[in-house]
Amino acid sequence: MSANIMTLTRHIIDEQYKYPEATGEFTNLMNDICFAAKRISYHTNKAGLLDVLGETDLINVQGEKVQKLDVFAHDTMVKALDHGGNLCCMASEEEEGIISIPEQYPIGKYVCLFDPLDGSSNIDANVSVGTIFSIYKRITDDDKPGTIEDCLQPGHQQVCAGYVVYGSSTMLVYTTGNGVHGFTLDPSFGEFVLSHPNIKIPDRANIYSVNESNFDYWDNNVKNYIRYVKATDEKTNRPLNSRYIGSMVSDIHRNLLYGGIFLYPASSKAQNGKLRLIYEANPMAFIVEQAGGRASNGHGDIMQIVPKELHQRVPLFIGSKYDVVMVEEFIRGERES
Ligand code: P6P
Repeated sequence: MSANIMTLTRHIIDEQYKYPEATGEFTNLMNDICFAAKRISYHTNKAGLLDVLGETDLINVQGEKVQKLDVFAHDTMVKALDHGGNLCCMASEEEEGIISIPEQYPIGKYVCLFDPLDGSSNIDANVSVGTIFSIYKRITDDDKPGTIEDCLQPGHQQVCAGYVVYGSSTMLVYTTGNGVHGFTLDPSFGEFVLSHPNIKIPDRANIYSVNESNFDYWDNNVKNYIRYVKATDEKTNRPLNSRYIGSMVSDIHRNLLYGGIFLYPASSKAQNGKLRLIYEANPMAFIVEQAGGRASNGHGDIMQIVPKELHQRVPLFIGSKYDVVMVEEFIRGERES
């Protein structure tokens, strides 16, 4: 094995050296997230053996049944991040309001928003799931606890975004605005090792990912786009392959590597789609656009949207730039085939 292994910790420190004013707070915060990811990975991979399968009798703020592993992942993220002195507050998809830093711990200059276990309804079927995180600098007074204002920043203000996909191996993929880098957890010595430097998404999709059972409930322009990608035309490499896991982190991770477009449109059943702006759409948008792709709500950049509430949902079209631009043309009615 080559001596110059690039671990996630080393990569983050190298990133820190690019910013002379860096204090090391961000590096410490990322190391805390890295610890949480390792712990969630262990429990996710052992779910069948530990008492963490199945549902609790709780319903979360999203109105979804709370899986035991949801609770574990949420608690692991909060306890890993609440004492390091790097955050002024945090917010979780699993909790209604913002999460304050306990009084006994120092307040930091960052905010972390996360979906602790996305796709968790798939856990009992051993389908890949993921953790998504998004980091901003606080915008309120430095010496006071963070507020909801610190959490409702537009996605283009993110200083870091990342996800962990717990699949055949555990991978952490992140960006700080200097490209997208993937690290695979080596369980033999418990380190995330650089395995996918400078990930770039293919400009054109080979795959489309959408839950087609919602077809009848979509706007006709969206229906026209799905009809387009399914039509046979060798010159334009159609039909695209349909791949949908129902676990966004896994679907977008695959599309990031192979080229693809992921769609969760608005529908007559869900006026703003299903996915959450600050916990899912914004971090994935930062990553995919840093990899050369595009993320849109169908009418404009996801990361330009100013959030109005923590659990705000947003239609999401994300992936290979050529295809996201095309679906926007369909949605504007500029093309029908
Ligand atoms: P549907 C999982 O619950 C999730 O939030 C995403 O991970 C996934 O892409 C989506 O919902 C699946 O939703 O309606 O297709 O089952």
